[in-house]
Amino acid sequence: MTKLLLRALAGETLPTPPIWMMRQAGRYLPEYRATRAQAGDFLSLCYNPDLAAEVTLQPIRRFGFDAAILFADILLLPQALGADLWFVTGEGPRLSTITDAAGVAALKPAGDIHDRLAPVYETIRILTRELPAETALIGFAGAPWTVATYMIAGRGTPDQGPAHAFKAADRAAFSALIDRITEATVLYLSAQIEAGAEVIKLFDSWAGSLGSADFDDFAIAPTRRIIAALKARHPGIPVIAFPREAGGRYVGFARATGADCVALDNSVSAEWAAAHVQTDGCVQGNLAPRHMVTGGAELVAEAQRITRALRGGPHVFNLGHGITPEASPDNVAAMIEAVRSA
Ligand code: 1CP
Repeated sequence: MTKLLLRALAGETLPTPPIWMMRQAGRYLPEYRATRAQAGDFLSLCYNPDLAAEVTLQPIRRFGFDAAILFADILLLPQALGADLWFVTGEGPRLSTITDAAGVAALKPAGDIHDRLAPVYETIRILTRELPAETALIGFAGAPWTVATYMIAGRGTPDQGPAHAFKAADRAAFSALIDRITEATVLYLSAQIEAGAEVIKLFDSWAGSLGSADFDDFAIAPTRRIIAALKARHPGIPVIAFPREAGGRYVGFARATGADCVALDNSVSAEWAAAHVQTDGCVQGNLAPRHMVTGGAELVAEAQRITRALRGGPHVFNLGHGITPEASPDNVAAMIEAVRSA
């Protein structure tokens, strides 16, 4: 019996979609908060293979999701390329900033990332032994544009202003940064696959802020390069691409990049996606994360509406973005029940 997630990603239309959630290992779970307290801070948890594997497994034990996603963060790669990285409690991640061509030139070569990232590969090896036979293991990285926005600004920004300004001021240096991240991402994800990741997801959380020419150059092109390189090295490896808030540009994204599945945020309707995106292959999504906080009849109705709208083709059920710390585990259980009984 092939794992449900792998069947959907291969293009199979299933009576019940595989289910997992972005940020399924996270602060809404008391067991996650306990393990994180034991690790000390967030980065220590990411770099501790036993504890990172433990928090990856927690939502699988509790809910029986069809997929586990490696516990790590998209900002570990910039750190492996030489950026300083730390987390400010209650605020979020902070990185040293890149402000000019000299900052790009000072980064480490892509091939130097593996020493720093070795604990991530070890987490994957532990998970391949400990996951239930029916649970697929997803490895991931940030897509180059999204990673670049953090490396330039040094933090999350509402409009990605600093990255857009860098791109406008020195497009050659900006492109060199995208290229360095792209090369490193291929090596990073290849090593994740060699360690046992069965599916890869690329998070382009800030793709929506790119204008149309930039979307082609910095969302589509690097994603296509990464997917082509991964599939050349690891034939058949399925890739989920998440160009968040791409809107109408979700149409054709899978064809343009070679992705096996496109993950939808909750700004597009499932009915629209069935007509315009699922015609190209598998789609993932897209329940609004707020339903995991509010629950009730609205949660059940929305989860079932999405499941039914996308039932005519390959579909992976997920949220439109990560589950938030305020969410209730009871609502997660209710969501799963609603999807499976739709
Ligand atoms: O306090 C905590 O415990 C930290 C919260 C947290 C968690 C649980 C962060 C900090 N990262 C993570 C784990 C994480 N991050 C995973 C693990 C697997 C899972 O989904 O369960 C993944 C896939 C990510 C990916 C990630 N990190 C993204 C892309 C997805 C998205 O949410 O858009 C981004 C943008 C980040 C950066 C990041 N890491 C953490 C925070 C709070 C942020 C966002 C910062 C910002 O933009 O201001």
